Amino acid sequence: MKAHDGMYIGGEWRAAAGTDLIAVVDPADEQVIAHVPAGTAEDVDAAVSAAREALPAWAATPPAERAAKIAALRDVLVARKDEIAETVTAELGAPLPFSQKVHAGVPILVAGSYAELAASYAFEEKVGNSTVYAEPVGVVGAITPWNYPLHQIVAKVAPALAAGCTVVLKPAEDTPLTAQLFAEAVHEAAIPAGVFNLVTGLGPVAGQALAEHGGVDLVSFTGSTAVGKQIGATAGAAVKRVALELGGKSANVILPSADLAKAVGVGIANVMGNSGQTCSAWTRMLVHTSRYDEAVALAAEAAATYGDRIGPLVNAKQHARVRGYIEKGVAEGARLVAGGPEAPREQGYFVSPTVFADVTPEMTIAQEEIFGPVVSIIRYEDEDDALRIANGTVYGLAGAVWAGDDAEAVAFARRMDTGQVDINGGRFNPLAPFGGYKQSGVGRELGSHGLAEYLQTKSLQF
Ligand code: TXE
Repeated sequence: MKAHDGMYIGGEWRAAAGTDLIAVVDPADEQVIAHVPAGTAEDVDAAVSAAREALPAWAATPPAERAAKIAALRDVLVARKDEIAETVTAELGAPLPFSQKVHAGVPILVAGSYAELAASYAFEEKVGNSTVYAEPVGVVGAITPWNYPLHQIVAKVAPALAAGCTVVLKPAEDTPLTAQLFAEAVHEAAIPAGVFNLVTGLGPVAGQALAEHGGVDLVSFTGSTAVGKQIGATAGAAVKRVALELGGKSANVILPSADLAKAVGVGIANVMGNSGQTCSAWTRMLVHTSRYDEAVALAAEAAATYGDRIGPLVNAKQHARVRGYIEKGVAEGARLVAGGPEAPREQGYFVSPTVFADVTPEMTIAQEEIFGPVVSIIRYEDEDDALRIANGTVYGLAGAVWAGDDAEAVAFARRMDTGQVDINGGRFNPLAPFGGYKQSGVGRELGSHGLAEYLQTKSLQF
């Protein structure tokens, strides 16, 4: 059976219980490129059973051996890097160089970091007269979105496997082909049957069945706040562990002493990469009133250079939604200085890189996650004002601070209600915990904090 025809359950590709299919569309030209099975509760049941069956042996596998398997998986991802990049480009629409560098490249770093962490983590610790064991939580139900099709999967599966958990993955319906490629990589890495299982399907059907399944001990979800709240409520009612990585409205705070051209240039690139479909994107640019006009001019110029380098949005729904937000920005009185709501091409779900000036903190475009290539530039009077604006949304996922020196930026960043801040540009660190304050979520991904999500502790007293 070819991957596209089935689900990966118990170490093999199996036909789905039902016959319904999901069409996979290339968002750059709106053509159907493949079909995958639409899984049902029955498929989820079979996958959870396989994961439960595999759990005792995998949990008892010495961490060094689990590490070796994750390292083998990483090596397969390296060997199949081009294929991964091409698949992400086909179903998400990201330009190929971005897919190669980010969509295929980052998961390799993350898988590598968990191969190392699995080997070095203190799963057993002496605390006074006690020994504390970190044990796997059990069977994980992972529900992932489409915006970083492989990264979102690896950021859950690699730490879960490192912890000794087994996994059932329900990937986003827009990007199931990358998930199938990942399952092939798991198989090639000789990870034991049932340790990782894949059920493709629709959110309200397969996703919901997985989140509600009694055989799942922990649900790790990344996606919209609305669905996250629902999953959190279901998990709470069942007293089940849950990790939620939800939306964001992150602030890019440019203090008066900053290198303005750099802060604006990197700030625009941060949002335009992946066409703005990044939960941690710095979608609000906060600029001191004394440098506001200069920043607006630089931002408009930077956005214009993105014209041909930006991919489409993932689907028709997101296309309509993002353009609707741009129209709302205009209607509420913000000033368009780049882009706009008109679709720049007849075919494909493209949106022009868009920059709004004269955005006030209470406008819809400054409060809600747009998830498109749209930057809102907001003026502030002093640092307290900047902090009030930066912290003035329901979200708290990421952010950036730019200043003449790092110490000044750090002092501001420490007052921000947000989980991750880049200081004067920052650099990606696969070991740094990533996750939200406030309604951006519960729990952390990446590094040892990400591993700890999949562990529970037992203490023995002597
Ligand atoms: O998300 P959904 P959508 C935000 C972003 C975007 C908006 C909508 O603002 O514009 O959400 O995107 C599964 N039970 N983010 O509609 O529906 C679904 O199948 C269980 C932020 O694509 O939340 C998919 O696998 N699962 C974000 C996953 O949830 C359900 C990334 C996410 O889809 C379900 C994506 C249900 N009832 C969107 N309904 C981020 N934080 O990075 C859906 N799903």
